[in-house]
Amino acid sequence: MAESFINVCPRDCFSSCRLKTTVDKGKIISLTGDPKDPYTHGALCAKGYTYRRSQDDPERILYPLKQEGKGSGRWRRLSWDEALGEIAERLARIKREEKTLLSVALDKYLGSTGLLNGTVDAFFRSLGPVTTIIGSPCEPAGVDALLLSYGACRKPDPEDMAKARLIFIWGANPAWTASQQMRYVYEARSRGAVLVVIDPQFSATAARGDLYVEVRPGGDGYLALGMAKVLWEEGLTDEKFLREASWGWEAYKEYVESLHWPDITEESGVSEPDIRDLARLFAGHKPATLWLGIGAQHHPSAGQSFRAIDALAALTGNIGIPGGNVHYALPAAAAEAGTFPALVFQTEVERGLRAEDGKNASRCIPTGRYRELAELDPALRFLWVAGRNPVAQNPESARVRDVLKQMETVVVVEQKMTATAALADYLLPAADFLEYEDVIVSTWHYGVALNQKALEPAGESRPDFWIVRELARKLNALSPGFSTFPIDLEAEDWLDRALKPYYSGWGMKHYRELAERPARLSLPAVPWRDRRFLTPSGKYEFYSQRAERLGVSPLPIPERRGKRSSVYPLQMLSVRSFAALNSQFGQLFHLLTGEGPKLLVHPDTARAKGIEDGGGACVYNDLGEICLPALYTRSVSPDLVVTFLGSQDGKEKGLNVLLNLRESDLGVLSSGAKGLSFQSCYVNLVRCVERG
Ligand SMILES: Nc1nc2c(c(=O)[nH]1)N[C@H]1C(S)=C(S)[C@@H](COP(=O)(O)OP(=O)(O)OC[C@H]3O[C@@H](n4cnc5c(=O)[nH]c(N)nc54)[C@H](O)[C@@H]3O)O[C@H]1N2
Ligand SMILES: Nc1nc2c(c(=O)[nH]1)N[C@H]1C(S)=C(S)[C@@H](COP(=O)(O)OP(=O)(O)OC[C@H]3O[C@@H](n4cnc5c(=O)[nH]c(N)nc54)[C@H](O)[C@@H]3O)O[C@H]1N2
Ligand SMILES: [Mo]
Repeated sequence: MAESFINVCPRDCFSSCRLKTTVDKGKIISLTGDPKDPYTHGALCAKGYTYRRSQDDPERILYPLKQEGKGSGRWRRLSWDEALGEIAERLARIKREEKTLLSVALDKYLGSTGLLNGTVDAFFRSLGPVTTIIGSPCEPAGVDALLLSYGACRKPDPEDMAKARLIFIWGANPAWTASQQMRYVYEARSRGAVLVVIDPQFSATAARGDLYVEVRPGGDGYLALGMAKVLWEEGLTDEKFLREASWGWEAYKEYVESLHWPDITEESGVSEPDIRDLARLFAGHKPATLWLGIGAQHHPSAGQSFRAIDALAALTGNIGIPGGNVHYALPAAAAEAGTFPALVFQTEVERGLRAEDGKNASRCIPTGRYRELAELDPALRFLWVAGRNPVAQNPESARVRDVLKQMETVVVVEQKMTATAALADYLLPAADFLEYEDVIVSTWHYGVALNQKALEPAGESRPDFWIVRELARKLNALSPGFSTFPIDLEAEDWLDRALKPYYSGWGMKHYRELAERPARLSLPAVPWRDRRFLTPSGKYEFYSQRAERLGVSPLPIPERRGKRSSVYPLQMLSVRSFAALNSQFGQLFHLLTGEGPKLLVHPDTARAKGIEDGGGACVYNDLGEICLPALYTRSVSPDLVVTFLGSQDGKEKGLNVLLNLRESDLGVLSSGAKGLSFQSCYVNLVRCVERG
């Protein structure tokens, strides 16, 4: 008989959509959005609907595999017992030879956002000091910006956006990246709210707005400074908020008054009259809300720019009121709602760690700096990659490949043969979310939802949790006490311990009741109503001494853009497509559009290079080249080209081969490492002809 299950899409995305899956005789017969999902109301994206066919996915890795010679493609099937036994032997040998496990590293991210994912970090901590790749490739510069100004990361409920009279979507493209949120944007608009979209390219969201502002990439900070100048000049600031609830506004005022319009327009690419109109519009529609885009924050001075944009909310008193505030995806905010479950996993393990292990601290390498992995002392010999595709998604792809090739042992836990998995010594098949129970917490709406096991794992694939626990068993069999990972705990025990502190607030006795009643972390729908901030001054800080200690100006002053090179005069933005999730869902774009991803280029730029519409464009710089078909469009300016994340050319080269390592100004405060400036990519074009 057919049975229905509640599932949750665990991908690294805003919406964490609840799904309803019906299974008959082990096969999915229906999969839809859950109409009872209080945030999505049952709306899914194109990627979500592909899960219906996930059981037939020929790309799934079904068995543990060992590669004879990295990158050779000569894979041999192993049993789990053999694979984990060999991996355990290698770890034991390293410890014997090095007397430490600092030569062992973990690179893990959000392949699945399920809570059980935290057990992988816990397992590595259970080994004592190891090397960990810290930070986040995603949002940390923006998080630090908010931490400096408010002292803590808080955001309104996303539904609160429907109450705004003005919405500024500042460098995000939710029509593609958070389509469920558009419901609340449209709701506000149907009540007369104005939607302004600020983006260097005319995005799908811009096409749905009332006003589009074309900003220079990375020029947002200056646009915000210009708006602040007008707000003060024309008496449009909220003096009560400034005097009572803010710190350092006088110094900020003095600074923006001293700015010259030619500099502001040069940096932002927006004219003075347009900036004046924008400032008046912003001040004239209260409550106004700002959505800070993650994409817009992949620039060198993004932290300071985000402080300047955020300051507009403070200048107009839009903080702490319904329909106002600033929206940004904030994983850190969940910590405020109680014990953050991931931490429970870690402390649980640490209790078991021997005292002497604690003396020798783990070694931390900031995310993105893969090249450093080859230069460490003691040298790195073993790398475990899970829920991550660094060859495709990190800067300096070619270097990442080199590092993987040189490493004595690379273990990749994956579902697919990715560019990273292709360089593994051991490729271990990860189960997909429909195949095991987990709990997912959204970093956008903070919904907490149960994901039930609907299917048996494909082939011999297993959840990451099972894999690390079995490895802990093997290690302890080889050498008792090698790992302090609690091998007797089942996944259910971990989830129960992690979520127990929340049960009374949710009126529950066990997390499985979430199947009937999804919960939310208990955070205020509108933050900062009391206007008491958690900064050193207790006020909203325009002037931040903590910022100064982090090596940036205490005022939100972004660096000016440097001179463009004449050799690489075009900036390449990499944006997200509706049909992919970072490097995942590779075939979907083709399925939906009948063709592969293209290079968006202004017709004048393309013609000057003799590149035809639909013809081959080779994008190159000192680091490498990729060849993509050109798409003529006036949605980008002549000095920009745009392509989609995950795009590969016919030779399977991904766009990140063109990316240098460039860090943002901030990120250390929240994540331990600076954010990455993925949009600092400068290239040139030449026509290329594929030989038939
Ligand atoms: N469909 C889909 N959804 C996703 C993802 C996906 O890959 N595909 N990925 C998920 C993840 S991990 C993330 S982080 C989020 C990202 O979500 P978004 O931030 O919405 O996505 P991006 O496409 O990276 O960037 C959004 C916009 O920023 C613009 N932009 C680039 N530089 C600047 C700038 O200097 N100033 C301004 N104002 N705008 C700029 C780009 O042109 C783009 O239109 O999406 C999540 N959701
Ligand atoms: N050029 C450029 N590069 C960028 C960005 C950009 O804007 N431009 N954006 C950056 C951002 S915001 C982000 S968040 C990063 C994302 O970088 P990554 O997190 O490395 O990218 P994903 O493609 O999401 O890779 C996740 C992998 O996890 C696998 N996976 C899925 N489920 C599971 C599971 O349950 N277990 C295991 N072990 N694996 C699983 C998937 O198959 C996939 O290969 O990319 C960054 N890179
Ligand atoms: Mo991200």
